[in-house]
Amino acid sequence: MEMQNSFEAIVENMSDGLYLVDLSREITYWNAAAERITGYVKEEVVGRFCASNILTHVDEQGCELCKSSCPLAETLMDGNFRKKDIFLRHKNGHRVAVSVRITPMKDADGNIVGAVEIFSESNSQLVLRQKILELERLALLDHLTELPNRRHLNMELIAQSALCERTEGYSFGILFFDIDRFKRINDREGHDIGDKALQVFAKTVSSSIRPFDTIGRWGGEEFLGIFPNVSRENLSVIAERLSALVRASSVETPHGPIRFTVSVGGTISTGSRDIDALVERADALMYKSKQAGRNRITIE
Ligand code: GH3
Ligand code: MG
Ligand code: MG
Repeated sequence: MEMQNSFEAIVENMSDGLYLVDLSREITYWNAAAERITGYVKEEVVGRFCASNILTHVDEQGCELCKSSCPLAETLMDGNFRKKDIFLRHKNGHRVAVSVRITPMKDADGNIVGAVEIFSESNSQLVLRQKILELERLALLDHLTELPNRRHLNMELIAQSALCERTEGYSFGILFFDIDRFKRINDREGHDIGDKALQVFAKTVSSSIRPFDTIGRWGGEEFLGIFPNVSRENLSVIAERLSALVRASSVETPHGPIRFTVSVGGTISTGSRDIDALVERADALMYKSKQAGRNRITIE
């Protein structure tokens, strides 16, 4: 029983699709990867016959294998292992290139009782999917700090503004952070330590926000935080907490740790479509913090 459970866990976690058929080619098992690759969930498939127009495998010429030479049917007949590159039909209609391996299942007396079909997406598709994930990461992430970049922040601002327009009483807050006297860190300690300070800031703030908050790099030593569904008071508390955490962080240098502070400006949006104006407002409030002596928070 233990063994059975762990096999099932393995099968469910495989990246390859796997299904079982009995002698009549009725599908008796369908794993999670099979759902992902084909678009069909278990409930739609288990109990149906694989020849009944679900996947309708075709070869490179587009010939339907069900009608001519179904490798599954052949294996059920002769008990031989088979391997074939074919195209299955995704639930949405498109064709997916897969490499299929079929193994007969036999009982203790050696009688064929069914077959297992394992199918993997062809390499080119896997590589493509990886590439897309990587491109997405590169397009929306700042390399140095690994925080969301400005493009990502703008997307989030648009999403939040849209939510404001649709939802009565909904608002979100933004905080604009600028590291104080950052040029001095670069000049005294070198550019690499400056870079490290940006990473320290990023790690400190990103580990102390809620999962649905976003803090990203706006540019240089400027960062923008977006906080859904907060009041002015909530926003002040968040700004105080993050500023205090930054003050309490340090950057290692060859001659010991150094500390730095931030100036912050914050404002609440209740749904203006003008995102640029919103960020400019927070930037202007941050500048007030600078003028008042830095290491402080100004909230509208
Ligand atoms: P203030 O308190 O008025 O903000 O002073 P500041 O020195 O922080 O302001 P300023 O805008 O003059 O300097 C920002 C500096 O940040 C200038 C720029 O060379 C540096 N900088 C921008 N991006 C990076 C980066 O990726 N790495 C490093 N090390 N420095 C950067
Ligand atoms: Mg600046
Ligand atoms: Mg600065």
